[in-house]
Amino acid sequence: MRCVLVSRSLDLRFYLGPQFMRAADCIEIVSHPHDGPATDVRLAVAWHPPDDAFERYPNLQAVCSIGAGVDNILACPSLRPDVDVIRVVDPAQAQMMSGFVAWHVIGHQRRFATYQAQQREERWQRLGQRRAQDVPVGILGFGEIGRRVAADLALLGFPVMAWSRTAKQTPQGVCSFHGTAGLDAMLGQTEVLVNLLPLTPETKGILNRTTFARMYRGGYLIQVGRGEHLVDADLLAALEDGQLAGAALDVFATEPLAPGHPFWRYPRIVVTPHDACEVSVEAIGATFRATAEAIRAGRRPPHSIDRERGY
Ligand code: NDP
Ligand code: OXD
Repeated sequence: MRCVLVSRSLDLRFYLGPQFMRAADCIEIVSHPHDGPATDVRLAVAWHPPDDAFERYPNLQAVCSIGAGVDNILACPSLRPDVDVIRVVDPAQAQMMSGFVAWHVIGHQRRFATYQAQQREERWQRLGQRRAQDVPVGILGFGEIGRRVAADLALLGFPVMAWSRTAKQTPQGVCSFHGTAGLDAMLGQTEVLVNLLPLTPETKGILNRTTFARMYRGGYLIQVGRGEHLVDADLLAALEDGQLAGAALDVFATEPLAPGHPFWRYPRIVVTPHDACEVSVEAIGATFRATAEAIRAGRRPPHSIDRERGY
């Protein structure tokens, strides 16, 4: 079997490294565009594939993402509807995301931004403390990563709510909401909103003025899903009128964030370069091997996403 590496933003051969290439036993790994016989290519590893990438491979059966998200692969016009798309599920990635989100939640609770500003002015002034129990957190998305984030924040003492498409049994300390009515109910009790949704036609633009207006006044946004979830102008308006006190943004509609974009210098926005957490090359390798094994056995690969749902 042959596997093609396809990306317009990354040199995947370099990114995955020699260990990945060695572990891919009995699979010849080639880089796109592949000049040899394209009919042997049954598997691809992809990240931001060029629009016409998959046209060359008529027998392609599965495309593995190198991350948790698959939106950049699903957006590729040459991806046929019958091809399986596989995401990476990596508990270590969920743990890293949990730390990142907790950092920002606690930063808001304990007013770290104000203390940093005070330090720059050499000002010694205690601001008063708020208990975790008094800072309710609403999480959009209660999947592989959202579940870990929710459980850890609950352990830290925050009231945690999580929103998903379907109803859930939740661990202790986490309250579950689903559907449109569930979203309204959750937002009405949310001070810190964490976005951990996949990007789909249904979730695009969900972080907008209506969403922000439903939250507690002086709330905080932690945006770690995808840039297209956010309506940039609505965030700036919510910050200007005080509906939101601040925002931590890790993902952007255009990455890297363009020079001169207002987010770079807005005082109450923290920008990080899509670095909240990443999957390990080991986890990508394990996903790849399980996918190849499933293809050989004529089974559907584990962690294949639902193409209709978009995640
Ligand atoms: P999962 O697919 O495991 O979970 C997705 C969750 O979102 C599920 O709970 C699902 O509901 C819910 N959901 C999807 N669509 C809707 C909808 N229309 N209404 C309500 N809920 C919905 O994804 P992960 O937890 O693994 O990852 C989530 C996203 O986080 C990724 O897709 C990616 O965009 C982002 N990410 C960002 C990273 C970063 O570094 N910034 C790193 C990793 C991921 P249900 O359970 O009912 O199906
Ligand atoms: C992602 C990832 O999907 O890094 O953003 O896994």
